[in-house]
Amino acid sequence: MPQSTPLFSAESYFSTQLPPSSLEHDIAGVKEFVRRQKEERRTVVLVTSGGTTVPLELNVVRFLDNFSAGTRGATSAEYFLKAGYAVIFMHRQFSLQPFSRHYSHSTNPFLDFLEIERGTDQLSPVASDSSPESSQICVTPSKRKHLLEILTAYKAVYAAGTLHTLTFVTVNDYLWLLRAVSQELSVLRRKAMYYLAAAVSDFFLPRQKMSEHKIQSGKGSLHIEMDQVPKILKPMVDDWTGKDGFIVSFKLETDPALLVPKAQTSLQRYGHQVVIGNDLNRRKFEVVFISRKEALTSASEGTSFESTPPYAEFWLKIDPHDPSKEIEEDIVAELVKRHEVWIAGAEAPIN
Ligand code: PAZ
Repeated sequence: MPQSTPLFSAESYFSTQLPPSSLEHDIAGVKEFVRRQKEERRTVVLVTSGGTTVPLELNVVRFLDNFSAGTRGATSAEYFLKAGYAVIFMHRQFSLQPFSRHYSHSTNPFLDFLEIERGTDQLSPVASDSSPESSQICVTPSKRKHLLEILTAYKAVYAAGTLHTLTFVTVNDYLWLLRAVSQELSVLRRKAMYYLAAAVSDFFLPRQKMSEHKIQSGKGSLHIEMDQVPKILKPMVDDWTGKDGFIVSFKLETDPALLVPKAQTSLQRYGHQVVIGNDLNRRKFEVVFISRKEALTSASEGTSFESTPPYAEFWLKIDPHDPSKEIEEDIVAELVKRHEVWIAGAEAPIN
């Protein structure tokens, strides 16, 4: 009979898988950032963004990847900043980032909207002088207004010091970072929001089962048995954030019929605040918020957790043909309102 591998709990995962080498350094930066935001009495949101990889070898040549460009996370981070939040932006290395996302190399390469103005050669006034000293680089006039808006917002955020960026690549990096950042952020109690938009692998290969070197071909097909990534939302709600954090998870499905039931199950199982469901092909113009009904009225009212609580289903839709509108603007506005209710419901005042 084939032996079934025991499931990893969060605890057994962290006691058997190694932390990334940069973890201590990264967390020192987060600690300082959170200390400053607390001093300045800001609300802080952790935004996770982009897909995680699952390496197949210790000296990694091949890996599985999760779908996500990082658009949802990077765009939402900008709207949270605009709403006055400080943002810890934890993203997959090289995925989209707030502000620079507008000039992604594939959709809007920045070289395409720069122009060169050449000076005239003093000795031969008809020939243009191509030396760097007499050339100027300028922005194509039609692109100036938009660039000026983005640049102004970007510079203001950096001057205020309200954006802190962290990167992950593998699902292991992600899990270690998520736990450590959540624990640091928990000092803000209800003033911390956790917005988990990253696309995280459900399966992984524990390092104890990985081949050290590149897997060799020549033996026919490849069979790999992967373990399930531990479900971390429960320890995140109960332990890492001390039940105080406002936690929003995302659920991506490709079968629209599964979206609402799966989001409800997730909420019931982990007891956090909101699950945002999105269908792969409609995610840019339609999402559904699933939350417990009583949480919507006032967080201070009795919120006893029933085994089958009634769920509120709230759809956000935008016109798919309006390129000037981003659904993240509405998602963030709705969450900011709900977070205010959550903060107001704290038993003791929060600084
Ligand atoms: O990054 P992106 O804009 O291309 O996609 C966003 C998303 C679909 C990955 C995100 O909205 C999401 O659903 N994240 C959670 C995925 C999951 O169920 O693991």
